Order: sequence, then structure tokens, then C-alpha cells
Amino acid sequence: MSDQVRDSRDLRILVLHGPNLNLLGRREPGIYGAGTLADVDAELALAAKELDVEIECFQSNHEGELIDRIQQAMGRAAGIVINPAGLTHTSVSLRDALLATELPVVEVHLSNIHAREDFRRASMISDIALGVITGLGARGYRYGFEGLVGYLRG
Ligand code: CA2
Repeated sequence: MSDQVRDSRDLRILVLHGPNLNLLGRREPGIYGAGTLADVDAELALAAKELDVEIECFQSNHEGELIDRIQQAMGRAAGIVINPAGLTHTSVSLRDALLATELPVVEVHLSNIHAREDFRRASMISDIALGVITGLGARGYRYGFEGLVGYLRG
């Protein structure tokens, strides 16, 4: 097997969902859509299969747990897709952890954070991200995932 093929198959992407996203599909469907988080993860698993990459999805309501997973990604994952949820707007620690990995990061939001309350316009993550997808609903995860894999494969 050539190095190029082996590298491609060995790509592992970490997908992180922040606090309260476990409620997807059960509350506020008008803002966040009717699909559940399990639907999002299933859609991503399908995309991963199509693109022949490994995927690991994780949701937590705890900032420290998300940071632990980010640190564990060092040397294991090739990139990170993250919807930091409410921590987007507040967490210097999450930003520091992402920066420390030196991995490409794609930030995803279901809603358009620029079209809501003022405090949601500010993100601790956007300026260190490879890209940001906001306002395209659950499909945004897939777009972000595909964009990240495309970037990694050059
Ligand atoms: O639009 C997004 O994806 C957000 O990251 C979602 C966060 C919000 O704080 C960000 O400003 C934008 C909220 C996640 C809470 O998710 C829920 C899902 C269903 C019902 C209730 C909350």
C-alpha cells in the first residue's frame, strides 16, 4: 500500500458536541431543528464511511470532559469538528485546548449565531478555526466534516 493511500485511510476525525446538545430534537425545534443528536451522528458516520475515514463523536455537558477529549485527540486525530454550544461564547479554556492540539478545527453551529442575541455573535473559537459553518442546521455538520477531510487530503 502506498503512503498516500495508507495516510488517507488512517484519517481520524473527532466530532465534539457541547452542553445541552443532547436535547436536540426534544426542545426548541424552531431554532435547532427536529432531528436528534443521534441522527446527526448517524449522518456523520455515513459520510465517514463514504469518505473512508474514521470518526469519533462525543457529547458532554461538562467543559472539562470536552477538554479531556480534545487533549486525547493529540497524536490520534487529524482534525476536529466542534459545536461548542454555549461554551463558544465564554470558554477561554476550550480555545486554549484546541490551540494546544495544533489540529485543524471546524466550528459548526446549527443556528446562525450572527442573527440572534448580540452575545452569541462573539466566538472564542472562530478566529482559530480553519472554517466556521453557522445557520445551516444539522447539515452544517456534514458540510464541516467534508470540508475538513477535503482540507486534510489537500
Ligand atoms: O446554534 C448552535 O449550534 C449553538 O451552538 C447552540 C447553542 C447556543 O448556545 C449557541 O449560541 C449556538 C445551544 C445548544 C443547546 O442546544 C439545545 C438543543 C435543543 C434544545 C435546547 C437546547
